[in-house]
Amino acid sequence: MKELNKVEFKKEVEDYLKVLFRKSINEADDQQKFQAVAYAVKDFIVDQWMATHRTYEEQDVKTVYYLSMEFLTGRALGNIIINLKGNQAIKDAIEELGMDLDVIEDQEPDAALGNGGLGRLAACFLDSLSTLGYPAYGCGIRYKYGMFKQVIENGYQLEKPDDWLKYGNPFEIKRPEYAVEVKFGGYVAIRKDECGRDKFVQENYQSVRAIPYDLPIVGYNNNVVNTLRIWDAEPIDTFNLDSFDKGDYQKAVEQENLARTICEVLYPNDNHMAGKELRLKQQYFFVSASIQRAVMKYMEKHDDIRKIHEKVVFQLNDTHPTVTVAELMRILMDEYNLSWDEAWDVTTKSCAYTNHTIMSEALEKWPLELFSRLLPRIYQIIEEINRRFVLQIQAAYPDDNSKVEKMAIIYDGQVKMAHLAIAAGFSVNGVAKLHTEILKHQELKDFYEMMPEKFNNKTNGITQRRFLLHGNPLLAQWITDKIGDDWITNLKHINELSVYADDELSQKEFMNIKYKNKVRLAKYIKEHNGIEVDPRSIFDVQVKRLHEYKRQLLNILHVMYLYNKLKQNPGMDFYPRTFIFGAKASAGYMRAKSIIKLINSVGDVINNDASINGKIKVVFIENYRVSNAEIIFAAADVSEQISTASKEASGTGNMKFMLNGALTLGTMDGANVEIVDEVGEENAFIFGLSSDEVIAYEHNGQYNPRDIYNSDADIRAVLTQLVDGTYSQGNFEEFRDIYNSLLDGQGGRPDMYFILKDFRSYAEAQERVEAAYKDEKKWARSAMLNTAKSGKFSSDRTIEEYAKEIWHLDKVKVEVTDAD
Ligand code: NBX
Repeated sequence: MKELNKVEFKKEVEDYLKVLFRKSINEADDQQKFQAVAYAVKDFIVDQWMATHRTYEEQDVKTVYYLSMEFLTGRALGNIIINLKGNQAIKDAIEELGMDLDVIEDQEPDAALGNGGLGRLAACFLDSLSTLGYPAYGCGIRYKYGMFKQVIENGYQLEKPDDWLKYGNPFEIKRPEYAVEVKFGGYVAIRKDECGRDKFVQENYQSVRAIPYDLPIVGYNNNVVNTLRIWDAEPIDTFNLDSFDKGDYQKAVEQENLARTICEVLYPNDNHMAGKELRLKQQYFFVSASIQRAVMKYMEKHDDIRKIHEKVVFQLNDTHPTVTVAELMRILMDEYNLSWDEAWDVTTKSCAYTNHTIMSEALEKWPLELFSRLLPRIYQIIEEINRRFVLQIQAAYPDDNSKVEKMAIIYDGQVKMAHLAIAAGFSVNGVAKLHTEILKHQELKDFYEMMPEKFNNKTNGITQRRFLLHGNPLLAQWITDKIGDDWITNLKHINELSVYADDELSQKEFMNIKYKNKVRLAKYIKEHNGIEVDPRSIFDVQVKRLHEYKRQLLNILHVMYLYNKLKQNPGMDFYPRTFIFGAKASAGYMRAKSIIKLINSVGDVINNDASINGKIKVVFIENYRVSNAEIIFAAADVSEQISTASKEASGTGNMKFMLNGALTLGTMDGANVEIVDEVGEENAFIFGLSSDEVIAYEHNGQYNPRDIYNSDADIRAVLTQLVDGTYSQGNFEEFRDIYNSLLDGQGGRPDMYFILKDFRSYAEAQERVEAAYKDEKKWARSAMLNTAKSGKFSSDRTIEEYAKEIWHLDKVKVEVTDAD
């Protein structure tokens, strides 16, 4: 590993300021300084980046292509610096130049090319792949606008465009030499090729040029730099004379518009399928470009396309890139002349699918009309895959017609992407044990019964390098002082902290660090929200996307309930609590937006009520994203993971909190189950219906929230306050929809997320939290044990499992030589 040299680095920064901005260090502004520092860092890693790819070529390694519509990488600079172990040298260099690394890091916009868990998981996976030395490409889209910026005005969410490329991205490299063409629309004709064979050709299509931009993914202290390749679209040739000559002006304009729109913006929906034509265009665009390049790259060094699965594996991050299956079939048959059977053999050995949700509204189904019009050749291929798959189903279940109905890829006028991914993939995995069991025995039961060998679990993980080493430097240093730094690359070692759990001095040190992190967050909140919070209060945090199933509503209803109790009984024994929320709602999700308004309105009333002496504070952190998440996790005492059991496939925020010593207050859902397995139920607060109970109620329909409303006066009081103007300055209608959703629901299903059903159990768990926090030593012990028992939840462990059990990859060692 090459050492970062302080003196050289300083000179580079000064040189870049000159070359890029014609400025000296005294003249440059902070953004310019960030750019110069970033270029200097890039300069340093580019040798490793080249050495990595040279090594891959020399060793002819098998490579995973992680195909994902989303990579929520956040800021790159700080992360690259810690992975280079360059913190000290760069910090010193920057200080000597009269700058502050934190200020410089703060200039970088988050790369918010994702919505939430799924996109962040992809980013953690890339970090782990590089750190473990596995050959990998991330393949995605270079959205011009990422996840919108959330602004809260009068308690309402407003969405502002996220112009993250405004100042350019210093880390990216444009690779026009690898551009490919992607075709849409037109029709499929059968033509003779030069050998007289029938060929399927797409004609009268519109096309765009896909241009890749490469971003470096730096492994921890190992010279490995993998690539995240994100694609942008450009017009094939802008208003070329040909088109004018042929009078094809209209088409030239259309193609230009197509290129302009494809990569314009990330769809801001999580766990919801909007069914927009542009979304399908985005999917095919980046998939086609990625697969074409992967095949070309393979053929540069090999001559037998029939063996590509020996060197390449495509992991589909949810169904969003599932057109991969048909695109690969198309390339193999139409461009390399393989027969159907040969192409199918290769395809089904190279594609694997990860499922991230059981929420039915998230399942991707495309109307046939739209699909066949936009992707005529791909549609033909899917029809044939479906025809053969249906025969297979009928052969397996000759007496059961319902199987075809339930499992066909094309049915009811729709293309069902999950069914395609399962039929063609050699692996189908869920993202936590419970989730995989639900897939096997409920959601995908029929598929599991027919193809049990495909199903497997890969419990999610997170990178400790970003979420502890970078996000919580005080705790990271303390851990390293206690047990050494092996935990950075092997989180299992963090268990060695367990021996300190009962040591009073260690407990004090641990909680002192937590306190300092709470002060840091309190400062952030003061600066950004203007709200004063007490770092001695319990920091009770729920940060994640806003979705009804995640039940932010349960949390805020409970705050309303506590406030009522405190008002009724001002002298009651009450440990001060700060309820912290952060969440973006998808722009069109009205109820989610209304819940954000409710949280802010409840905060306004409670935070300004002098009579409760600041015992409850409610804070809604604006624009929750990766960069402020790092500060928030470090400061949390209580981690709210309160989804309706069975609905949260895994969760990964839960793991980030645990790693930073917060105690989970949660349902037995997703990976919470495994967190409790590791840390012990006595070090968490578990409540609520089990997933089996929820599923049973969903089947038998015997839950009526009105019964609870009628019998529980406290709950009734809270619900009444939704519609009596208490939190809406007399406007009875502001929260009427929320009230109705709990008591009347739509389509005869009120309270689909069992909020009232779980309310008492949640309130009781919250009482346990308060009692536990009052016992300082016991809390410190539990908090430390949460950190100590988090070893399983490293994305390094997850990636090892994918690499060994699905991808069959070998690790590579990279040496940087003078040639690089
Ligand atoms: O994927 C999330 C799950 O909800 C989490 O439980 C899980 O931990 C995480 C990683 O496995 N799913 C998710 O974030 N989905 C999306 O963001 C999404 C985005 C677009 C879309 C559907 C889902 N069309």
